[in-house]
Amino acid sequence: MKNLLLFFCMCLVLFSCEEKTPSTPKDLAKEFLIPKPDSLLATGSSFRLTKKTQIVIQDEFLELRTVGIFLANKLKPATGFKLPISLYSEVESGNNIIYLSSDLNNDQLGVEGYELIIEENHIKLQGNSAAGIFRGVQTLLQLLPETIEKKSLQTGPWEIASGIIVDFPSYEYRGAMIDVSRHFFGVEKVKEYIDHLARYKMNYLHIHLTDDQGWRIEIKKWPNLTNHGGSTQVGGGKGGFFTQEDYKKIVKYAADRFITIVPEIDLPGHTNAALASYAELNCDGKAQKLYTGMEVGFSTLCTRNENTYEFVDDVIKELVEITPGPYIHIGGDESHSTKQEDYIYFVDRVQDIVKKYGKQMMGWDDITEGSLNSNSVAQHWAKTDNAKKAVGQNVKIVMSPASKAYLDMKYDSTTTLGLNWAGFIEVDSGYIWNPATLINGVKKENILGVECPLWTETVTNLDELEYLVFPRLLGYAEIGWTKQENRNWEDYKVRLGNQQARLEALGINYYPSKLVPWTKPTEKGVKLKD
Ligand code: TNX
Repeated sequence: MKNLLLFFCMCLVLFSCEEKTPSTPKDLAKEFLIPKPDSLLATGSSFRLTKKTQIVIQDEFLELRTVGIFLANKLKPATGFKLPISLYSEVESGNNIIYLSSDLNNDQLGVEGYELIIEENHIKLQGNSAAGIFRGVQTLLQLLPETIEKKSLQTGPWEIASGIIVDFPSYEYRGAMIDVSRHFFGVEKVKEYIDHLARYKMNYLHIHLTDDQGWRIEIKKWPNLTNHGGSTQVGGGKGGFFTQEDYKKIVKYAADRFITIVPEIDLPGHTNAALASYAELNCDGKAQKLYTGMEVGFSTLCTRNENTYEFVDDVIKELVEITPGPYIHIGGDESHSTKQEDYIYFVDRVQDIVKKYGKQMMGWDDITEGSLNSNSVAQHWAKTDNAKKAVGQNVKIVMSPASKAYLDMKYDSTTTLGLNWAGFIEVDSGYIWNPATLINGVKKENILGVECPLWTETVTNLDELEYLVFPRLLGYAEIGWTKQENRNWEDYKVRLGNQQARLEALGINYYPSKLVPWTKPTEKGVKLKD
């Protein structure tokens, strides 16, 4: 009996200890957030996340429940806490609560902005929409120790510096591209890529679904596109493709993270896989051989043949049915084997098809040769003249200048992966540019946003992919999110160096650039190439 009493007393002491230990004051101004928030005020104390913390959402905004569940699931593996999600009306106001609410009606924040108020006793995350709250959740996660990213139980304590962050994006479109044609990357790998984008508040994933080396999206009316055209890749590996069900899973996974998929069918060049799958798409009626090399510019659809437009119509129709986002990307780049007048004729006709199915056409800047509708979008990658032509046609531009934003460019002459036709892109050079002043005559109001494309001629697996993507992706995310006045390399490189522990906790294979003051010696087990 005496022993039992002692045991109870001990439990009580332990229990009250956990509840009462004051949080260590932390300084919000010393946190190293990427992207850098619009404004931040530190208030010198801390909130402590415990197993008793509750996530509370407003009753009338059930969309927030997905965000609440996302947050709870993210926190669970490392903390071991199973945080309940309650409705505002169900809880008595009190301590140790993370409130999520999305009816702020603050014009300055737009759709994706948020206000994060961290006090000792509770956290309030507010915005105009669930998307804004989701972006704010990413900030909250970055304010926790990096061990929060581990998949196994960690010790904590889980403290967050107190203060106020008011934050919103500079550009509406903040994207990345993945080429699944040159080397195929399946659903799970694309989901991981989406996780990376979500972590840094990016909101578009452009998937380059077709090219000379492989057709990667099932089109029910033209099954040979994937059966034959998807059967190989650069170097002759076995390739692969997404069924429409696979694609829908990617779209849903992205949508749950407030990321929109932009599918690309590259036309009329870069079409060897289609030309190999259907003889009738060729001007001479003969099917091409499958192609596993790395050349560009040799293939073209037969642009004066009506069959071609039936084909394109069928493809776009099926793609639109499984794509909730506003854009269908039709490629249009490097069509060196298409006569210029045929190219223009083709782009104009395809634009009408995309419009007929209720979507906006997006294409590489080469499409500015055509007569574009003002709601089409040109993606600048190479020719500044094409970007100017877009402005002349009142067409918005997504900025992906190859010499600055291509994730497949080598870092320097010693990098073994990647290409260098647009130059080397060290981590500083990828960061130090302003989309709104890069091209004379292209101003901020002409720009929809920024995208960093990853072409995969040399990329065969996730380790290689991560090596080229990290750490440059973080810089592109910041260029898209953070206003220009808040950005400079000297400040950014310190914040990036401080992300090292987090990248390692995530098991990411990043390039350890000498230009970045990394804060943590490289852990054993993290494979660093070169
Ligand atoms: C050019 S960029 C291409 C791609 C290649 C890439 C390699 C663009 C619109 N076209 O077909 O994969 O270079 O960097």
